[in-house]
Amino acid sequence: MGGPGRDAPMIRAPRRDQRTARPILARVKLVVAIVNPEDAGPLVDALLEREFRATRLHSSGGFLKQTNATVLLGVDDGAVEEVVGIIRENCHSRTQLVNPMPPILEPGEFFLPYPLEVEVGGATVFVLPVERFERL
Ligand code: 2BA
Repeated sequence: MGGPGRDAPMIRAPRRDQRTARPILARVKLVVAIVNPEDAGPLVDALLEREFRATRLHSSGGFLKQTNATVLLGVDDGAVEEVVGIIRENCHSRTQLVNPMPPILEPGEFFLPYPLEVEVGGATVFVLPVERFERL
């Protein structure tokens, strides 16, 4: 009685930083990728295939005001380049037509509206340091 027997499961305390006494966690980065909604599905599938966890958010661009998708991933420092490679393989740049806002006209002036072509990149990617990452 009293203490755990020989076969009792061991619960290991996480290793701790000697100075701060906080658990040592792997270095993690947050990758934020803003992509075309048509590319988001294949991108998330390709990420899952390589066992990266991802969150897809619906978003829209400030300039074109069109729907895009924002994919968030928490990844180990050493896997960032692999993730960026997967984004590069699955996201393609496109040109989109935009109708410019008509200017305020003086009497006698006229404005001939014609659509402008804007190139939207394959993906806009931010890589941020993460102070703390836990899955509870
Ligand atoms: P949008 O803001 O809708 O921008 C779509 C495309 O329009 C941009 O493509 C760029 O080619 C053009 N554009 C944006 N702002 C412009 C401006 N002030 N003057 C002239 N052309 C402009 P990308 O640069 O590939 O950006 C695609 C989407 O990525 C953006 O959609 C926005 O949602 C996001 N994004 C790009 N840069 C960002 C940044 N620095 N911070 C946050 N989001 C960003």
